[in-house]
Amino acid sequence: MMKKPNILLIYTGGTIGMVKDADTGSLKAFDFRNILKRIPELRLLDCNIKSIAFKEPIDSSNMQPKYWITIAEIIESNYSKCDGFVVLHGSDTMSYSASALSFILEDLAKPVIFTGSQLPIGDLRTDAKENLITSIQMASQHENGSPVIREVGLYFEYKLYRGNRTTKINSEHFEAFESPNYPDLAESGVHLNINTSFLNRPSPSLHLKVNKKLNTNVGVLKLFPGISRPIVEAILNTKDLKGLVVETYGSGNASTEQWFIGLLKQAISNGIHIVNVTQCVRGKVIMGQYETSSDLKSIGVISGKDLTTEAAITKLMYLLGHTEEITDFKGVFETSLRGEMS
Ligand code: ASN
Repeated sequence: MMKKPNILLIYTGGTIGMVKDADTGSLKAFDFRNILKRIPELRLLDCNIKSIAFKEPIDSSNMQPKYWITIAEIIESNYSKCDGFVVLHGSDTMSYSASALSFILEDLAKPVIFTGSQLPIGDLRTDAKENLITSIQMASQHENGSPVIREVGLYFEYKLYRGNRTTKINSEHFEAFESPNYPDLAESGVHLNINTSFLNRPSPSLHLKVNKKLNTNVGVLKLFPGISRPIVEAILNTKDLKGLVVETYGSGNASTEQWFIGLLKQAISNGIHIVNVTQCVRGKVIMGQYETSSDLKSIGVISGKDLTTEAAITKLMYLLGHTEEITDFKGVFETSLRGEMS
């Protein structure tokens, strides 16, 4: 008989662990050591649960790459002892963190499931319990002695998604996330339905490698009709800038004005990596499909294909942290490394 899986909960903060301050009425983090008291149902799960919490839990709007490394190091130091990890995280920047961790954790062969909630755990109508309990169950799934999920996932409101495919789409509904360009990995109904064919299936015997070097000299530029030259110039002339995600229109189109293409061309020849992602929620960048993206293609802009902005910016941070190992940056960026692009 298979032994009970060991699951580690990593509490970083977010609404899931918040309570209302009686005086001010605003939400603030509570002591995570009370989690088992707040959700006694956790004891009923068929796994051993341990937890570890950030000393000072944060609202995820204060998330920083240094905290991604902290999460990765917690996973690294508990990797051999644990069968799965559940990261409790604020929903606001959860997609960025799930994307970042997917790149940081190379050759991951165990589940790392991000979850959180829209209402605090103490709230009568909270979504926290279901999200937490089912995330733990997802992380506990085993087949022939190996974990079923061997990648970074994000579980929210009955659905498990590939973390680096998600984006937060709603601050009001319980269904706060979407995976616009990749199918759901699993769904929780009366049964847990796992869409096995969409899972990453790395060998369970892989050895985890933790990539701790991230380069944060990156930016995002969202285009809009009328964007002025000084704005584009200011961003491209930012000191130490190494990579820029440009959110373009439709299938990767942008203004053909000479000054605009000229500035991008100059930046690329100065060694700045420019990635094209679309402002559309669904679909992908196909440079050259329209005349309005042909120049971008010919000056060497990188295609972000169907990457989310969250995945594009964190992939840039990760790859820019490893440039000494990369000869063809554009080629590597345009390759799917963790199932983040089609
Ligand atoms: N502001 C919260 C956070 O991201 C929102 C949430 O968790 N629902 O930390």
